[in-house]
Amino acid sequence: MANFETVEVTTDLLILGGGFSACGVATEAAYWAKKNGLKVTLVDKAALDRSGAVAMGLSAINQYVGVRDGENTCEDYVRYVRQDLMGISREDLVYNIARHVDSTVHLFEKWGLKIWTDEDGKYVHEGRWQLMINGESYKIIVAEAAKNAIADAGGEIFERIFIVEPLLDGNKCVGAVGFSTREEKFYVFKAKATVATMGGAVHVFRPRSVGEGFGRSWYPPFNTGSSAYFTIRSGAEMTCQEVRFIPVRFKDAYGPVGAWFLLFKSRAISAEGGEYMAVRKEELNNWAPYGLAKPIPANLRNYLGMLDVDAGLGPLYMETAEAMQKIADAFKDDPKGYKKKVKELESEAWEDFLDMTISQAHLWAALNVKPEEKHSEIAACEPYFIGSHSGASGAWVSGPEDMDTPYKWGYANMTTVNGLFAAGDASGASSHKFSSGSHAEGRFTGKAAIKYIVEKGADPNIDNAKVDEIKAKILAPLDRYTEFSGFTTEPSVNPNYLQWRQFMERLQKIMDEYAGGVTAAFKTSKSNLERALELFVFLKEDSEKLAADDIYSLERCWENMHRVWQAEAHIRTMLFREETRWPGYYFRSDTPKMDDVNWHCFANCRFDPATGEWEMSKKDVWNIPGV
Ligand code: SFD
Ligand code: AMP
Repeated sequence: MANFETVEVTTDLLILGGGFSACGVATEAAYWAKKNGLKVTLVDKAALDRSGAVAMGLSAINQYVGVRDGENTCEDYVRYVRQDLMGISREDLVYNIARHVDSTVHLFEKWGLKIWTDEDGKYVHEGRWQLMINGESYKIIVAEAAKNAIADAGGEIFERIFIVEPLLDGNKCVGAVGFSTREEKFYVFKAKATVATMGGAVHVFRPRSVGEGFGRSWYPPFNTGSSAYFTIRSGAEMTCQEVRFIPVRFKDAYGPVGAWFLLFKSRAISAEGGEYMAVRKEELNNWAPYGLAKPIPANLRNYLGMLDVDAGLGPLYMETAEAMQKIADAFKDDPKGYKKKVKELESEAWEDFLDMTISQAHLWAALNVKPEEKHSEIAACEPYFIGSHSGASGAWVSGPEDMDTPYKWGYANMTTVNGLFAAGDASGASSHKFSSGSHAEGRFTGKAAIKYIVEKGADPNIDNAKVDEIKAKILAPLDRYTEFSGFTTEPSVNPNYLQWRQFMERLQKIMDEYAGGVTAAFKTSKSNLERALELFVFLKEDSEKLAADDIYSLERCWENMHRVWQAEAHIRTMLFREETRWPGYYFRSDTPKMDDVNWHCFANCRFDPATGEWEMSKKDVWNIPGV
């Protein structure tokens, strides 16, 4: 076996991931841990300052309720999420996040984040719930607070450690194992409670950007389904695994559209000039009541555009020049003011990209795009798993302790596995939390996890023989390469093994063609999904033949194994839900309509680690009374 030193770390609370929700967990848990003499340990596969979805920064805070200014109530937010997710959301979780999110935003501001303000000192809104920020350093600011909190409580941070597997003691999570992405070291983290916050998943489906463009995607290429893998393999019940997210973005560099639609009030049109949201309005009747209420759900907005593309009316365009002109027109009678406004709009248009998707600014420059002169192409991206945005996939977690919710079996945000908590993209059915809500959810999850440790935490019971077995399994691709690579002169062609990229492309081909990817125009059916599962048997069989020539490739091998499990949960749940509820995310051609009688419910799944079997179940949707 590859000669990796084993490093053991014993802690009370283990935080897996270093993104927005992890930083929230760390900030809050460290405070309560210090009071109780407990240790907090955080492990990130990357460097905390620039890891996760917010690595490059963001141009807006997408969840701010504004309770202190009487702008909205938490109940308003619950209604908004219910509407956007076509009726399927865990309202207890959404409410819990909504009532904590404003204070998180105020903390961000205190820590140094620049939130735009107007002449009266009020926050500048992009839309009803969104605030404009100078967000290039957003992640660094939030990470700094987390680091300070952990240091103050005497905790530890491990960077560049890739977490692979959970450690289990029956239906209890007692830690995790992983390896350094820089040194030959295998890590065993033993913990009384663990929080999974390793983000969502990209490149499960074949991306639009392939070949030389591979790596470009809307979702960050470094989040690869580790939260889903970790919770599924722990035996946790999962929810909304069918609810993938497809954003519409500026084509090929994936620049954000929110500021254009909401702040600039721009229209999107087909190549023939029709505004699909107006031309295809009638289609919304088929998706009542959600299609007929405002705001129109993100998936339905996508769907109307996709219908134009299906009808051969593409490409689609964002009418940037028209929108900028309309805003500037208000200053027509004041030539100096007009000139100033035009300059301001131009700089806002570019800054929107420079804050978070720099490559879109490069692409505009390369294609000679001047947004004030010419419209710009937009398109639906490939599907992603991101439960914190407009998707909903994640673990099924316990509701807040002080709310009378039917979904409660212990501590807030604990999964159905004892001692295993989830937040951010890792927790399901609580969409539209975004960066701020993920941090807020992290905060109360951290507090609940410490409470669990104080009340129930026992020393982790670790089976050392099992750890040795897992270590051998994790390092096996390195051994396989050493054993067989001499057999051929070209390392990528070998009858004894396959490499991560070949494996990943096979996974993506199956997902793309059978599970409703770009090539299949986001359509699938029972027969296609069943065929995908047949091919998965072979794919998983061949995963035992993965080979890696260095630590980097070993990480890629395991990232792709994580994707496979996210993919399988997705296929099984789309197969289980015999209706089409989120056209624009996916369309089941054999069950093309929404069926509220049978499917106004959560579709949950669980992998049983003891038997290796998957169980599917329906769970009722509960609405907060009076909301
Ligand atoms: O509008 C392992 N989001 C936006 N939110 C906003 O508030 N405003 C915006 O402007 C947003 N935009 C946006 C957003 C997301 C993306 C992808 C884009 C644009 C392109 C949403 C937020 O970013 C999102 O809700 C939060 O970041 C979610 O937080 P969290 O904690 O669930 O995930 P993370 O921040 O990505 O962090 C994941 C961490 O896990 C680590 N990790 N560590 C160890 N072992 C492993 N195996 C691991 N796998 C992953 C990562 O390194 C990272 O630290 S807008 O344009 O849509
Ligand atoms: P996006 O850049 O598409 O991620 O959008 C940022 C925020 O604006 C998210 O909260 C979206 O749900 C919201 N949003 C984007 N476009 C629209 C739209 N056309 N109507 C309503 N909300 C939108």
